[in-house]
Amino acid sequence: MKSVNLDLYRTMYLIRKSEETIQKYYAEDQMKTPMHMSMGEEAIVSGVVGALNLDDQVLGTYRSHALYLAKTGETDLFFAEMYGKVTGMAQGKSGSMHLSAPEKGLLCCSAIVASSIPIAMGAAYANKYQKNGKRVAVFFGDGATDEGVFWETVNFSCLKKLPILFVCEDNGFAVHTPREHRHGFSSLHKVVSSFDCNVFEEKSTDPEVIYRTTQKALSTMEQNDKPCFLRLHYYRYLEHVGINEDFDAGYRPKGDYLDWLKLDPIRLQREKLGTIGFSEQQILELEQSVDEQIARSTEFAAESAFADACELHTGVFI
Ligand SMILES: Cc1ncc(C[n+]2csc(CCOP(=O)(O)OP(=O)(O)O)c2C)c(N)n1
Ligand SMILES: [Mg+2]
Repeated sequence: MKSVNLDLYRTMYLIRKSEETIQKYYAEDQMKTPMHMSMGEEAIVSGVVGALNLDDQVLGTYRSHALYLAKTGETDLFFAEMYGKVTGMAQGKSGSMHLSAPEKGLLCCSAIVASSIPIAMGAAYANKYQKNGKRVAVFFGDGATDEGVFWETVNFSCLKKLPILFVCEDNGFAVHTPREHRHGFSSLHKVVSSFDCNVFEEKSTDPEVIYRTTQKALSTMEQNDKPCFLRLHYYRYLEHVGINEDFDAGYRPKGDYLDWLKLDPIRLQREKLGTIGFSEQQILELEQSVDEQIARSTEFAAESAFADACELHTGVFI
């Protein structure tokens, strides 16, 4: 288990440092893409992706820096994409909101709320049909459960007993609107439980807890042949879109943030590594290697060229 903890920390540190790097350079206005930051959410993606096999497939939303980094571990294509450069993951045409790495199992991300959920079901249906053993995990926010397509997809997936994990990253808000102003039911957990699926809920910033819950979900799914719904709570540290805090906007008190900050996933996991026997030197070496990777990638991104203007309409729907 020790090496799993180190791997989980590495992934979370990579995500946090990559986003802090975006924060550091965003004001230079070289990164033109809107940013929906993952800060506060790192334990969820690290734990779930850590428990999946490398060839399992994932899909996400416009808030998927964490998902991309956890699934691929790479930062060259990531930062070049943020800078809109031809060396980017989609030659600079997708920006932050449509990340993908199909060869590494990240099938797609989309800015349209809930739109990747039915696509994930299609992938799960194909995997079942082909009997290739792959599982699909689709990540979405609590706001996506306000969309009809979420419920249609859960229904059809349960009917067809598809190997799919519905991972709801629940921060309690759709932009600025809290769940109490959106839901005509008190417990999402209970409503989803009325479908023929396995339901799990965690409110933890410990990636090992998320990792173990996901392992349990995957083994339960294998045993009873039913999809899983994971409702995983976290607190979004920054504004809905952008790199700043927004506690002066009046829709949530800063006190909530300060309470969650006491449980910050990166800090707690670092402390945990110390208590389970990793030396400060080992942790520092890991952090330094990630810092160097990110520094190399941002330099590569800044120095890369933009795509040629004649490429403007290649590979996009027009
Ligand atoms: C179909 C659709 N409706 C509305 C929007 C505008 N919109 C963008 S993000 C968002 C809120 C989504 O909240 P949630 O799913 O909880 O994700 P979070 O931003 O909290 O991660 C909305 C309504 C959209 N992008 N797509
Ligand atoms: Mg939300």
